[in-house]
Amino acid sequence: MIVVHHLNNSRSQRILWLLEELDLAYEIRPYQRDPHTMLAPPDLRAVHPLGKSPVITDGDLTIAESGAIVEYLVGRYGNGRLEPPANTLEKLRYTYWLHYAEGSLQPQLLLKLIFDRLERAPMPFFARPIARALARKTKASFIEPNINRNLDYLEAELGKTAWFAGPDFTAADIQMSFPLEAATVRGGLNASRPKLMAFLERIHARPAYKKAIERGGKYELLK
Ligand SMILES: N[C@@H](CCC(=O)N[C@@H](CS)C(=O)NCC(=O)O)C(=O)O
Repeated sequence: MIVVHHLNNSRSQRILWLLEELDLAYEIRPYQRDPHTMLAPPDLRAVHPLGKSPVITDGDLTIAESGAIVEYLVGRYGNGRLEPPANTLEKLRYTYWLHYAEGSLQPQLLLKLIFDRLERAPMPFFARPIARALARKTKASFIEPNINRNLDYLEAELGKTAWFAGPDFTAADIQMSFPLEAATVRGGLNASRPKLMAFLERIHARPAYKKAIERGGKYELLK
């Protein structure tokens, strides 16, 4: 049986959604973030040394890193579903987006989260103006321009094909969902980028997406 070690309000939502799309049986083992630090509980480290979510176990195998989990599940159980055929342009695009989501886009949004929090963090009054100025300058000069460049690029890409890899919905769209959802709460993604917003509307309407939320519990992205 596939077991998903699922942290609330996290990337593991994507794995539940993928499993629903593939119509596979699975079990959810839930973990709750610390309400103050928002970090995962230490017992997740018993499953994998890094203690991050998602992690899945399937028989004797333990697999971490969402992209690797997606590749494993689609390769092992997909029977050709949710990925383009080998040696096609679509397959190349599929692989690119699968890596881009965690390798390029998500780190920008994590930086934004960290510097937004630094700006709001309680601290001695004499340190506050310095910390705030530092956070604002880093965001304005580096983080926000990078996020905007990425979102402009993605908006243009979705003007070329209906889904990220091509005309058909694939697991690359599932992988891209989390950073794009995060971008709506902390990256300035809004109606000014209609293709990306329409993408989010389309994925949120999918029965498997809704089922994954039902099974995984409340899903709210961190600000
Ligand atoms: N690149 C990894 C990132 C894993 C990751 O950072 N997961 C977050 C949840 S969104 C986590 O476990 N955070 C809790 C913590 O760092 O303690 C992946 O895609 O699986």
